[in-house]
Amino acid sequence: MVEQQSIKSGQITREMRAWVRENVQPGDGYLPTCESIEREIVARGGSPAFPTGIGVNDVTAHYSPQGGDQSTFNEKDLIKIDFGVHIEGYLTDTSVTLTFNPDHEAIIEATERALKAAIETLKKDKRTGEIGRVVYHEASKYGFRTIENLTGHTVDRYVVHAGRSVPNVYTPGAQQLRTGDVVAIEPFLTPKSAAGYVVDSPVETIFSVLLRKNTGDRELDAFLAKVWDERKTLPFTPRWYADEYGEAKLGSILKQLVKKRIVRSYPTLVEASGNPVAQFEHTEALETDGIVVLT
Ligand SMILES: [Co+2]
Repeated sequence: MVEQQSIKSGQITREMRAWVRENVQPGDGYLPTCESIEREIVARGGSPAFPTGIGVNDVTAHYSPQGGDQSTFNEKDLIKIDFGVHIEGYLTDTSVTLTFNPDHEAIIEATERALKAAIETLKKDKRTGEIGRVVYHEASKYGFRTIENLTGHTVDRYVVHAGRSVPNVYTPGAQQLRTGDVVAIEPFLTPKSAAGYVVDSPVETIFSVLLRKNTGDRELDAFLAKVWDERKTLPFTPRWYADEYGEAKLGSILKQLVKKRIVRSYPTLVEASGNPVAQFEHTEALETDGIVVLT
C-alpha cells in the first residue's frame, strides 16, 4: 500500500508542475523562482524534499541559487526545474524542462517521450537495465543521447537516493526493482554530438547530513541539531540558513562539517562538452497489482 503521505506529496508536486509551467517567464530571476516554488509547496501543506534545482542549458543538476544570485532566464535558454515535496519524510521527486526557444522543442519532446517509454516499460519489466535500454533507444530515435552517468533512483523515507538506480543507458545485469519500491525515473537528454556525461563544477549549493553526531564544537553542534531537526537526512541549501548565520559564518561551518564527513556536499553537475541538457522526472510506486505514478 502506498502511504497516504506519498500520495498527498505527489498531488502537491503535480500542482506545482502546473504552477511552474504557468508562472516561469523569461526575465524571471532564478532565486525568486526557487523561493516562490518552495513557498507554494509549503502553502499546499508540504515541505521541499530538497532545495529547488535550476539547471539552465549545460548546467544539469544540483544547482540551487543563493542570496545575491542575480541570474535571470532568457528567451534562448533550456530551463530545467527539479523539485520535490515531502510530508513526514515521504517524498516525491519531479522535474520539468521549459523553453521559450523553438530550437529546443525537439529535445524537450524527445525527453518527455523517453520518460513515457520508461514508465510503460516499468509496468511490465522491473529490470532497471531494461528501462535504461528503452530510454536510450527512445533518445536515439529522435537524434539525441542520454547522460550516461546520471540515473533515476529509489526513494525511501527521508532519503532521496535510496539503494537502487535506474540507468539511462543499457546496463546488463543491473538491479531489479521490487514491489513496495518507490522510484524516481529521470531521463536526461543531450544532442548526439555532446560528450554525454556530466562532470563536477566547483560550485556547491546543496548539502545533507550524513551522520547525526556531536563534534564537541558548540557552534557546529548547534547548527547540526537545527538542520537535523528540520531535515534529518534530506538535502538542504545554505540559502535557508543565511539570514540566521550570515554567509561567511555559514560557509565556515559547512566547510568544517564536510571536512569531518558529517555533512556531504553535492557539487553542481555540468555536461562535459557544454551542451544543453533536458530532463523530465516522475516518481512511481510499485504495487502488487501495478504501478502508480505519484507525480
Ligand atoms: Co531525482
